[in-house]
Order: sequence, then structure tokens, then C-alpha cells
Amino acid sequence: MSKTYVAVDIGASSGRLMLAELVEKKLSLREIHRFKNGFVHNKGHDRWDIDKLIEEILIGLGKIKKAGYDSVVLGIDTWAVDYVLVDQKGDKLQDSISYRDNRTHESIEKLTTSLSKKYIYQKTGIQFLDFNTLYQLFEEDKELLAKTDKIMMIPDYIGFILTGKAVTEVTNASTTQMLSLREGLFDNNLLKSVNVRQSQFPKLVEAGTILGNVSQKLVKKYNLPQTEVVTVATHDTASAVIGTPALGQRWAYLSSGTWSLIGAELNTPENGEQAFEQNYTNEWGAYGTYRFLKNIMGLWIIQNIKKELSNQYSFADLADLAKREPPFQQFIDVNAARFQNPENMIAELQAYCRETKQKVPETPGELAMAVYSNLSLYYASELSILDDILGYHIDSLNIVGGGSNVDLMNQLTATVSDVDVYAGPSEATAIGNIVVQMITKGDILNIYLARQIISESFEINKFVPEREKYPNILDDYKKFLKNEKYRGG
Ligand code: LFR
Repeated sequence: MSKTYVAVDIGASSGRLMLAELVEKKLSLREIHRFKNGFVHNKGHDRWDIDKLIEEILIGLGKIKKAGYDSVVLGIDTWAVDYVLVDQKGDKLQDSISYRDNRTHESIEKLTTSLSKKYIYQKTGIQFLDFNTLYQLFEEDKELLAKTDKIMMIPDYIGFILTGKAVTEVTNASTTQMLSLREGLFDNNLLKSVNVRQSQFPKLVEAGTILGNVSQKLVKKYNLPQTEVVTVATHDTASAVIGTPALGQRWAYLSSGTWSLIGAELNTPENGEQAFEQNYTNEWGAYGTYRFLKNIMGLWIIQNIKKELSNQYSFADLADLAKREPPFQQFIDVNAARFQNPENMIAELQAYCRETKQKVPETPGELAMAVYSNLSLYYASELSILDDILGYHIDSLNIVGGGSNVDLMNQLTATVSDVDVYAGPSEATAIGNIVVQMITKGDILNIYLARQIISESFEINKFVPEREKYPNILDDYKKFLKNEKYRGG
């Protein structure tokens, strides 16, 4: 039997501690503690409560000790791009601002008057998203930046509070849009453009390195097990791709959570003209890989609808109600900026349909079906863009994350994209976090074996395309997206 491993996996809407063991080449996973996450408007900005997240981690670890575990290994992953400014004493200078805050809405335009978009893309290979760390730092309070000793990405900061050791892990650091693909270091021109220095970042480390032990002070105070922290692929999407079983010959992944991240795993970055035009990213992965992908708005839209319906319906209820409605009643550019953080998601979707003179979804089922069918169309259109850029045909899509539980969307996606869909595991992020720990500690040999173990340990459902059902729908949708007038700003 292996050591006992713990994944701390925190997304934008919830966090969890999962306990894992490897018994006879089967990975078992058990949820120990789950908690809510979300930003709140405070002191002029949408902010995360990182102290609260750390408290929840300590509560979860306390439960593990109570369950009889005296010693564990632990890894932390969270969403990307956001950071904590830390002073010389190791104290944080403010509550971290969320990437959904509207302070960066015009920052790409502003910053690229001095450094061209081409320069930034050739250097970094990272997609232009206005919330990338680069633009957040551009808008950061200059006085605070002057007092900043270290800029730490969120999971690195959590690791620092637990162990006292500070690093900058690269899978997450690449999402800053400041790492140079060629040199493997922060690019000085990019740093200069936002008034920060290399020395303000703790040293860069690869995924799969040992960070240190949770301090004895915390162990005693909270009655925790002895805990060794491994720096895993700390970006949740990086962990999710590691936790993807890689089924099919030429496979793509879709990490389906608050965001939908669709793309391929590459061994060399692809930052040519076409990738630039299509705004594809080359985020750094573990074990020398690149996550060539695009961000799509994802279940965030459904999460907001659910909230606005006063949480009367669960996600499963919404999927059941959607199933009773016909799909493709209207086309929606689900990636339009207006859906990033609207005051009211339902009103925004309805306004979009009205403005584009299409059927307005009204009931919970109609709303959910409108989102699911358009997400599946958006996925399909990205898969054909991926085919074009990569120069080969992707034949299967591995959907992982919470969204892989929505059979309706899995089937629609298989049908409109005409590829086989493998759905599951839904906990790929925690699994990816765990297997990097296991490889680091020698319980699994390498990522190939890890993926084999994953595919044999968890339920994975296959969906095959029902080709005859909607033969022209994808072409019609692509035409719709091309028509600027309908894209919705
Ligand atoms: C997914 C994710 C995406 C990143 C977005 C913002 O949880 O990490 O990969 O683009 O959140 O950090």
C-alpha cells in the first residue's frame, strides 16, 4: 500500500480536500472536506478571502488526523493568474483581487501601446485574456507594489503560509503571460512594463518538487497529521490535464468546470501566426508538456443561472429540465465578454437573444438547454480550429471535471463535433494533483503509468456521435459566430 496523499483542490466556486491511496494499482479517492469559495466586493474590488481558504484547509487536515492518519503527503492546486502581494515580514498587503474584477477591462489595449501584442505572444505563447497577471499588475496600486517584497501566485502563497517556504511553480506562473518560452524565466521587458522585478518572484520550480513540511506550530495548534507538502502542478487546469486518461488515438481534452478549457497536450509550443490569430495559449504543463488550449466561459454561466434561481434547482435538476427541451433553439456566442461577470446572467442571456432576434429562453429548462447546446457547439467549433492549427484530425475528446457528469452535454458534444467523447473522471483535477505527488514520492513510476492507472480506477463513459441528427448545425453556428453583428460584445 502507498503512503496517504491529500489533494487540496480549490476552484473559483468551491474547494475540497481529497484523500487518496494506491492499492494494487487502483487509485482510491475520498472526499474529506468541502467548502465554498467565491469573491466578494470589498474596498472597491471583487476579492478572494484567502485566509478563510487556509482555515478550511486546516479544518480538513484536522479531520484527517481525527480519522486516524498521523502522516500524509499533500499538494495544492487552485485557479490561475491571481496573486498575493507579500511584504518583507511575510504578511500579505491586501486581500487578493479576483480575475473577474473589472479593473483590467481596457488594460490589454493600454499596455500594448508600448509592447506589441505580437511581441508578447512570440515571447510567451500565452493567450490574451484581460485578467492575465500581466494586466492585473499593470493596474495594481503602485504604492502597494513598492512595498512588495514577493509576488506569490495563490497556491504558492498557501504553500508558503503552511510551510514557510516560498516558490513560484511554473505551470501556474506561465499564466501570468510574463514567462519567456525560450529562456524559461520571467521576461525582463514584460516585467519592466508593469514595474516589477525578477527578484520579487520566489524562485521558479517545476511541478513535482518537494516544498517542505507543514510547520510544527500549525501541527500543534490545529492537531494536524505530520504533513509533507509537494509542489504539484499548482494550476488546477494543469492538474486536470495530468488527471485526464488520454483515451483515443489523437485525443483532445476538455476540462469542464467553472471554465471550459479545451485543447491538446503538446511536447513543443505552437505559437505561430494561426495560433496567435485564434488566441490559443501554450500554458506550461508538468513533465515538459504544453497545454495548447482556449478558455471558454463554461459552467460559470450555469452556476450563475442556478444562483439567480435562488438555488431552487441543483445542477442535476437543471440538466433534467434541459433534457425535456429541444436543443439549438438559438445560437449564442457563449464566449462573449458580456458573460464574464454580468450583473444578472439570465437577463444578459435574454438580452443577447432579443438583440440578435432569436427565441428568448424563459424557463429554467429552456435557459439550461440554451447554455448546454451552445457550449457543445462552441466546443465543436474549437475542435475544428484545433484540427486546422495542429494539422491533424482529433478523433476523441476526453471530458473531465464536474461538467463531465452532464450526459446531455456529453452526447450533444459528441454529435455536433463528430468525435467520440470519453467522459470522466469528474475529479480529474484532484487526481492529477495526487498522481504528481505519487510520482514525486516514488509510488508511481511516470505519467504514462499514472494515466493507465487513472483509466482503470475510475468510471469513464463513452458517447458516440449520432451523425444523422443535426447534420448542418455546426456549419450554421460557425457562420453565426463569423457574423460580427451577432457576436454580441
Ligand atoms: C480554471 C482556471 C483557468 C484559468 C482561470 C482563471 O479554474 O484556472 O485555467 O484561465 O481559471 O484563473
